This record gives sequence, C-alpha cells and structure tokens, in this order.
Amino acid sequence: MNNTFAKDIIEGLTAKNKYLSSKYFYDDNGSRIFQEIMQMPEYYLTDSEFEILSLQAQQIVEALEFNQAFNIIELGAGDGLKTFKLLEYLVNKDIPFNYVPIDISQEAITLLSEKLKERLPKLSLQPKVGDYFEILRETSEHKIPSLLLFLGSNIGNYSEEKASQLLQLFNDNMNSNDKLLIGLDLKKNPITIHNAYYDSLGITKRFNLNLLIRINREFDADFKIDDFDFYCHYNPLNGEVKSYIVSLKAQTVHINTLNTSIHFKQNELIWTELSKKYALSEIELLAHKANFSVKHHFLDCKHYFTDSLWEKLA
Ligand code: AVJ
Repeated sequence: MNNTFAKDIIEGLTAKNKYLSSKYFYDDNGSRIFQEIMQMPEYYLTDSEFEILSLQAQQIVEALEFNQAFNIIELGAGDGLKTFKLLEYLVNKDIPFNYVPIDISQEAITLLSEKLKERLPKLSLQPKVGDYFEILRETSEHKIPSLLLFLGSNIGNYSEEKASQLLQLFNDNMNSNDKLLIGLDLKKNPITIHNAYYDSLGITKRFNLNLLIRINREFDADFKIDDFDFYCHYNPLNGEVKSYIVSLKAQTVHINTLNTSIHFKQNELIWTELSKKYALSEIELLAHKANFSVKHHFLDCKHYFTDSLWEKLA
C-alpha cells in the first residue's frame, strides 16, 4: 500500500470540490486502458506525434547540432514505442547514441526493452526504472550531450504553475548544450478536441472509473461503479479539457483501510484530470518562464500537435 496515494485520496475526497489526481490512473489496468485510448481514431494525439517523428526525424536530429555521440533520455517512456521512428532513423544512419528510457513502471520498461531488442538489435539501450530527477542528476554528470524527451502531451496534465516548476527542474538538471524535445497538444477546432476525450465507445469513461476500482481494491472501499458516470468539458478560451467522475445519486462510500466515509450528493463531481491545449505563442511563454528558448516547433501536417525543441537560455 502506498502512503502518498492514501493521503491524496483523503485530501481530495474531503475537499469542498472533490478531486483525485490523474497520475493515479496508471495502475496495470489503467495503463492497458490507456493503450486502448491511443488506438482510438478520435484520439488524434498519438497519430499526430507518430507522424512528426516518422516524417521529420532527420530535421529533428539536424537541429540538435550535436557533433559527437549523445544520450537520448526519455522521461516517462512507457511501453508505447512512441519514440521508435526516431530511434530507427538514428540506428539506420549509424549515428552513435545511447537510448535511456525512464519510467516508474518496471513492467512498462521490461516490455519496451524486449520490443526494442527485437526490432532494433543494434540499439545501445540503458533502461532505468525510477524517479526522473535522480536519474537526470546522474546523467548530467556525463560528458556527452543529452536530448531529453518529454513526449505525448504529458505536460498537459500539469497546472500552469506545476508545469513551470517541472520544466525549471528539467532545466536545472541539464548541461548548457543539452536539448529538450517536448510534445504539446495544440488548440484546434473544439469539436475535434471534445471527441478525443468524450469518445463514443466510453473507453475514456472506463479509464476514469478504473480509478474507483483501484481504490476499492487497494483500500478496501465500496464504490459502486454503476452509480458513477463520466463527464468532460473542453473550454476553447483557456485550452483546458477537464475530466470528472459524476455521482449519479446521493450515496456514502466507505474506504475501510483509511477509516473514512465519503458522502456524495447527487451529481456531485470528482475532478480527475486536466489536459491542457496550447497556442504556439503560449508555448514560447512557457519555455521562457523555465529558462528555455524554442529552437523549432515540429508540427504534423494537420497542425494538431507539436514536438518542440527547446534549448537552455545562456
Ligand atoms: C497521457 C496525459 C497525454 O491528457 O491526453 C487520454 C491522458 N486522458 N484520455 C491526455 C488521457 C484521457 C493523456 N496524457
């Protein structure tokens, strides 16, 4: 059992406006449901980023201006192979580099490593399981330059303030020549964004409700899943998709391990996730706040998504 999770559940579910963090979506079941989301036609983010890394690998590598062997350090690599096309390009061109995928999930890292060893046997691979920053600190002692990857719009889950802090922390752990390639989802037709999160098969609903199933299992709680629903809303003015779990009736849930009962009014919400969409001008501001400058935005052909290359400000 996990203490921080326990504290966060109590804090979030006893707040005036209830909330739980989307970082707890990703138990083994949640990670599997997220794989399903990435395969939905409505969830354009995955396809857009795949296109960028497939068609623009050469341009990205040239923009790095590394003239020696380097590390590619991927934060939150998962097992999704999102980086495969970039790695494949480098291996086929015989460009010397080490790939260091980092994830908190041992299972994800093991799966990813097996797939990569099979598909790119010549790849120099040093997978790491654990905390981003400890590993970043170790690798910043290396003498060769590093490209950090933070892909998939993962930054979109952080509030403006938390996002700046995280990026500043990346910056602090980078050497002057290192670069960051960061995936951000762009503002676009609001209906396109709405449909990516409010999917017709209810996969995103299952993804959210899995959090209650997880709490039932890990803390001996009695959430009745059928008495909860999912709602999400995109606000095109501020670029925020917010996702919620909705209590369909007045009910009391017991979380036995935590010795806590939580009362829900009918239609009361638990806010679960922020998925922020950016304009290119906002990305420049975000970069500057964390002491970076934007070297280049690599967009897909529909202009739905960007992998933006940042460098440290002197
Ligand atoms: C993995 C955080 C980028 O916010 O788009 C997908 C997670 N949530 N559908 C996102 C997610 C609902 C996803 N990220």
